Amino acid sequence: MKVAVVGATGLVGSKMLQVLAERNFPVTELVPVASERSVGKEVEFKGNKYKVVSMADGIAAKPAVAIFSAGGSTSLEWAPKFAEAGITVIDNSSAWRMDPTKKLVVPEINADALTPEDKIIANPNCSTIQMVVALNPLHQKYKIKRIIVSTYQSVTGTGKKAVDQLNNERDGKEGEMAYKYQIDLNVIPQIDVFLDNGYTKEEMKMVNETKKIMRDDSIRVTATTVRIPVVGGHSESVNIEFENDFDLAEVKQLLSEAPGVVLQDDPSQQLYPMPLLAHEKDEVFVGRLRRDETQPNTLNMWIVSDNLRKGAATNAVQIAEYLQGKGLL
Ligand code: 2RA
Repeated sequence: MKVAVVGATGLVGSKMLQVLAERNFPVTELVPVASERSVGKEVEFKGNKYKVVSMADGIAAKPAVAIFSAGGSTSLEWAPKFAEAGITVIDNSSAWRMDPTKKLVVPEINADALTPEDKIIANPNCSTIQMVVALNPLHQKYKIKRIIVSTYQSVTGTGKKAVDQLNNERDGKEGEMAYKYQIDLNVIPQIDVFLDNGYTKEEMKMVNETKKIMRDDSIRVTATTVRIPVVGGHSESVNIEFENDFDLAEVKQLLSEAPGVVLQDDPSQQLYPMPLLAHEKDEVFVGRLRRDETQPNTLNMWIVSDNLRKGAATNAVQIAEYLQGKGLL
């Protein structure tokens, strides 16, 4: 199968190539696509070198699927053009996520909604993906009323410039700033821009995308998203109020059996998820499970996942795997 990766030279694009190779997705020919300034550069895939081509040449190559991670404006302009050429687009930007005509997919939860008519499919925000993968099994069993989430997000979510800023600060070197402030030895309680309601775009993505993916507008979500100086993945402290009471042992059993989830929860062994342990893995790691003793039917949980993998590249490739398995590519 001919596969295009649009934004192939970026942090997420490179991870998409890595994951496609690792998961042995049936790529017979890779079409790396990027902006004009990267055309002609080379990327390596499964031991072969491929020259990066332009958007127009990416369409002309007629891949079966194009996995985009090239920013919202590029997706808004080019995803329809790829789709019009009969190419299925899986887009990692926020451009199409809340479009009512587009599916927002986490394969463990709602891949069944995909049909042959879906030619532009949205990949959710990384901080949303890891949360809904962990919460969906509990929602099915106990019905979620309200979620309070605080995130601790890796600089890799911003991109290479932010990773370079962190490394420069640690090495005492000058360099370009991805953030308004120093990130080393600091935390920044702002991810993306502020909106009129005082929340950031990142926080409202978690609020809105959660309802769409879990197909339940009654779920109330409030979020605080924070940037921290780590690279291995995003961490989230989540407080969940359910309609119905739960048994903690049963919650742990449900999570240990949930698709895409690994339970790491043994205080006696100081076992809990950490970015250090989640880095370069595809699962969503859950721990620190305990009842919120201040109100009934409420659970506290800690969720960690590699935001470049399950939070972006792996989820997108899993959507492609689902489509391929259903003969939709
Ligand atoms: C971030 N979730 O972490 C956003 C986009 N990757 O910056």
